Amino acid sequence: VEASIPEPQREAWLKHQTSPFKDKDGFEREVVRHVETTLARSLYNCDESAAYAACALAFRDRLILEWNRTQQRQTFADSKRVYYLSLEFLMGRALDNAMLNVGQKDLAKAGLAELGFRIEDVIQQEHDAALGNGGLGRLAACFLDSLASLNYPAWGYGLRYRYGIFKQEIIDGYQVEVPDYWLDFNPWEFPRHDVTVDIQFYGHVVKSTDESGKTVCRWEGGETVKAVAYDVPIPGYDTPTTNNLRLWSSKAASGEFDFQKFNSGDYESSVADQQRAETISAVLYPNDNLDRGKELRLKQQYFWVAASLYDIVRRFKKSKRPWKEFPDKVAIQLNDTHPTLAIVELQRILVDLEGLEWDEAWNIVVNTFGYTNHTVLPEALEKWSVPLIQHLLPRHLQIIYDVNLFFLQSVERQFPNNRDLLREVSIIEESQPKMVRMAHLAIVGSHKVNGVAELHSDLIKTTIFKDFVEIFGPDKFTNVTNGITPRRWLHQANPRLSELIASKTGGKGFLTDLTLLSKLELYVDDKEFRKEWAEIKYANKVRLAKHIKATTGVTVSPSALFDVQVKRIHEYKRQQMNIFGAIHRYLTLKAMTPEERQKQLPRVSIFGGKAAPGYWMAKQIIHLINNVGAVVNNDKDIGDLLKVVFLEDYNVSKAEMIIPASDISEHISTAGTEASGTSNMKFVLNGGLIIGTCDGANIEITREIGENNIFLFGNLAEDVEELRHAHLYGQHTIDADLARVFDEIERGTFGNPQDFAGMVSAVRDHGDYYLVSDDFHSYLETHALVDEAYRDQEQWLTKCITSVARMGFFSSDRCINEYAEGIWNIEPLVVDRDKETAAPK
Ligand code: KOT
Repeated sequence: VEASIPEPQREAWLKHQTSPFKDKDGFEREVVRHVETTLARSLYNCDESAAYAACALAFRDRLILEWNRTQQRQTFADSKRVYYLSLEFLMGRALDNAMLNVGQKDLAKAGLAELGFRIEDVIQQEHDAALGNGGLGRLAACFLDSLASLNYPAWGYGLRYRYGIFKQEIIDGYQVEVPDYWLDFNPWEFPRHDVTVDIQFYGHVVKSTDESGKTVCRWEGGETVKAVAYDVPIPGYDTPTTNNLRLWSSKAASGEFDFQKFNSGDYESSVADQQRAETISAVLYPNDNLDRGKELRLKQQYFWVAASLYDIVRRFKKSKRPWKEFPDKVAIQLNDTHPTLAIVELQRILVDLEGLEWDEAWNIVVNTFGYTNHTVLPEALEKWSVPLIQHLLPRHLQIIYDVNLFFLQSVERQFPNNRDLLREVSIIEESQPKMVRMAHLAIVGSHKVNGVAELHSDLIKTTIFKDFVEIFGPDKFTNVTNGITPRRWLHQANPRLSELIASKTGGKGFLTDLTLLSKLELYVDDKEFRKEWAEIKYANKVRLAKHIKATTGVTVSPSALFDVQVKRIHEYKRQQMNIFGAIHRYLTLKAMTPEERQKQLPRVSIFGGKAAPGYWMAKQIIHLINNVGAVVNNDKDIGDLLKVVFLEDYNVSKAEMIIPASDISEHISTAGTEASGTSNMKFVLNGGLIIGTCDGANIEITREIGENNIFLFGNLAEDVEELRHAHLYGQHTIDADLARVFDEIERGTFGNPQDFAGMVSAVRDHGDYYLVSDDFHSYLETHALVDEAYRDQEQWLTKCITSVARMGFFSSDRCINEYAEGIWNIEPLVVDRDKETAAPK
């Protein structure tokens, strides 16, 4: 298909080529044009939401021009590309990010002001793109920012959910879920109705022999659903690169079948088919760190994986290269096991459709894929039932069985007569029904497997995947500690701090080389600098206090210590321990004389986070937090000394406001359960300290910033097994302070004790799997140390500044460079933007 304009006509194109706006005037012209034409409104009918729409469209146009050039450049350079396959991309808002990344926020601010708008208000109009649950999806979003900012030729592939993560309302202290219909107006996506792929489901496999006597398999019958591409431009920060995030949307495959039904009067069922097809990309599964094994989820996975691979293979085939060069041009990263079927699908394409020999194909597959593991929690490790895969993807099941057979044969050769080993590492679990272990398939089908923080990478090598280390050797397993993009999480979320840092580190260079933050250590004793730093933190706290007042009605003092825990609600993250701690603090304050109370340090306990709709215990935790708040916040004895607030609907844009306002944040998972955590990095980068367990990236943060600058507590990962054992065999007596807290809950101080019986008994009577009782004492002691440290404001400030200065390691740029070098073998594509010709020769 030749779609390019012939040489003689290209001149006309070049003459009229669109160029992005260059100055404030040009920007204003674009805004007005969009208001008057695209939106069909006028200066008499332009509210903040119309101003947002027009401003977003103006920047979108700009991005798409850059996007076009980037794609051309990457195609002509014939660069190796990386494809990041993730079921979640938690992007948040795009406008502020786009303005900052192309370096035109000041211009837009001035332009909007001339047109009668405040840029802050305009930015707030945007609906978050919330196609993710939490850390895993947000990591994918940070990675896209770094990939573009570092000029790597990279695409993201995901699903275009009609409904992202639900909106959370708190009604009478309970979480209520409201659908997040976000596509009403989305200027950031480009529908590509010409880029579609037909995806097959169900059906059967037909075996035959070809002329040469070789057995060939064909997957036939079943039903087809159409995948339509929607492209989202991803601008790099201060680079010529604008990469692509391609999201697939499902649609009924139009064809004779529908028409036949329609014409024969079966209107209802033809509409039902339509709806069934659209269901595939309708909704994001709202579970974080949990696999529920639902058929529709498997359909989502295959739909997205098959469409993406078709796209990737189509692009490769245009180059007319031999198949063995596929891994030289394509790297595919699996964000957890959710896209593992891609391994099977590529093998199917190569063997069934392209006629390669099994071994040659498998070599290509293994060299193409890398797999990132994000969790060791057993309930999150994906398994699919064999009968379900047999039904939905019959040919894929055969391939999985063959992959497993060849794998187990090689294990048998390497470790003869070890049936236990074969059973342990088999891709198929011999249960009733049999299950496909997706992590095993991902390991066998990839050339590299990585964890996301040092402790986590060590744990997977010594526990869940230890047999695979024996089989493949240690080099297949590696660590890439997570990172965050300083553009969004410092420059965008905390513009004043970013500016102050720029003024001391020699400009904005730290935003692309975060290790330059180290220069701040020279100023830790600089009076003026310290004063400004403290003022910025205070201003950020004032802003959060206003938000708290407006959304919860609770008045909090910005001079109190702001203690924040915002993340998905999960027993392993132990928000229950935090609220038990707050109750303990309340009881302690109540027991004091007024004189004693006067000496106490005022504190605000701030919580936020969503519970999966089916996670009963997590919902109970939210309920208790709200009920404790209702009592404590209205207790005249307590006043400002303790406030407990739950912030509704925690999401990316709320995080951008909350994180810069924190004094201390809590990262208190049971040791060995939080693979990395990434908000810990965001809080420290914004000049907050953290209290945490020796878990995930907390350990590396401690190593970087120094143990005097972090409040660590609790048991270590290596002790967890023994402690759990002690609980089960009645060798544990519950912590006395915690028992006191439970008594108070059971007296009904915080509402009907029945409502919290599950939470209490999980700790007291049912084995305390997350070791709340074991860590409680150490947790309280450490909070006492936090109070003491905060009293010395000067020393506290020194800790904050020193910590920020030492956070350079945690940029997602460092992280992406490690993937690029150690796993993908790709290089940046840098060009001189000015020398580049507008169109290819
Ligand atoms: C697992 C299954 C479904 C949905 C999400 C998950 C998941 C999320 N597994 N791990 N995560 C988190 O990933 C983050 C990014 O690596 C980590 O920082 C965090 O510790 C994981 O819990």
